[in-house]
Amino acid sequence: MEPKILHVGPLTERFNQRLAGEHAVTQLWQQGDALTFLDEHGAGFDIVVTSARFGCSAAMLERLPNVRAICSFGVGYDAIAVDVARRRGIQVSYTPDVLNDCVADLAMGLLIDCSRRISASDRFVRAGSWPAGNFPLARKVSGKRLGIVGLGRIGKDVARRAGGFDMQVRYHNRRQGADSAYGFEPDLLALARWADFLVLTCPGGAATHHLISAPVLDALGPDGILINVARGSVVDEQALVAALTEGRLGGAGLDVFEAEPRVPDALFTLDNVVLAPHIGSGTAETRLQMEEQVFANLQAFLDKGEVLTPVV
Ligand code: 8YV
Repeated sequence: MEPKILHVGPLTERFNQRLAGEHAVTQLWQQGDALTFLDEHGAGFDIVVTSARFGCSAAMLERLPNVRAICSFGVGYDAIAVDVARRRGIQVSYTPDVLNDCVADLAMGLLIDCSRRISASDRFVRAGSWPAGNFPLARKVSGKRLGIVGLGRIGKDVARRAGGFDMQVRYHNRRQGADSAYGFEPDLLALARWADFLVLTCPGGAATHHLISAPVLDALGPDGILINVARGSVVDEQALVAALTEGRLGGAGLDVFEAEPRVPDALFTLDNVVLAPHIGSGTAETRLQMEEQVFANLQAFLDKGEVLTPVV
């Protein structure tokens, strides 16, 4: 019997069509209320295909008693009930590594933009303000202090790029990395006090929820810049908005938000903030590699019963 695949949310048209063309697929987003549909039909599915964005919740898994694998597009798996999957022996795959370059590139782009005020100066030129006077001086990037929260695969690529800018790098993780060439700072507040830039590349989820709180933002201070390419949930967004509007934080470059795609209105009027719509992995090259990795995981599970890049 051909395995039945539940496709949770749309990716590119290319991906959706290939998946539906090669397998017996039900597109969940076309079925009305998801949980109501799964109440009735959930027992018929063997495999879930999803993404970091759409995930696979515990409520969904409860209604999918026969699922044996979840193949996800993206490196983050905070939207997937991995603990439930583990208890039930469901394999979960994701797409690590292929997006490291692009997310690290974006982190550096946001950092440079916030510091040198590229987006703000673009607005200045377009508004016709230049003839009336020079753009205010910005802040230097090279040689500054970079604090990385979460020195995993993406964090290490940010650190390597920072080396090209002669930056000093220190990092905070829950545990010290065995192989790291960079200084470990067990105290997040101390790292924020030390750093000119604090870049977030840690996973989302309960363990890092609101890790970046008001005291951390105050420690980073009025000349400090926060860069978030991790998850919106890592930052207490209300505290961030307050720190930025009250001038207690120098600036922020944000690719992710707590309730994205909704962004707090207060951020729209701030010139020291650069806002991006979760584009970390969003290049044609990287997204294609991520798609290929999902198909490779799915095929490996179908052929040998084991995905290639499991969430561990
Ligand atoms: C995803 C992401 O591409 O990989 C992740 O964890 O957040 C992005 O790269 C995007 O969320 C699509 O699911």
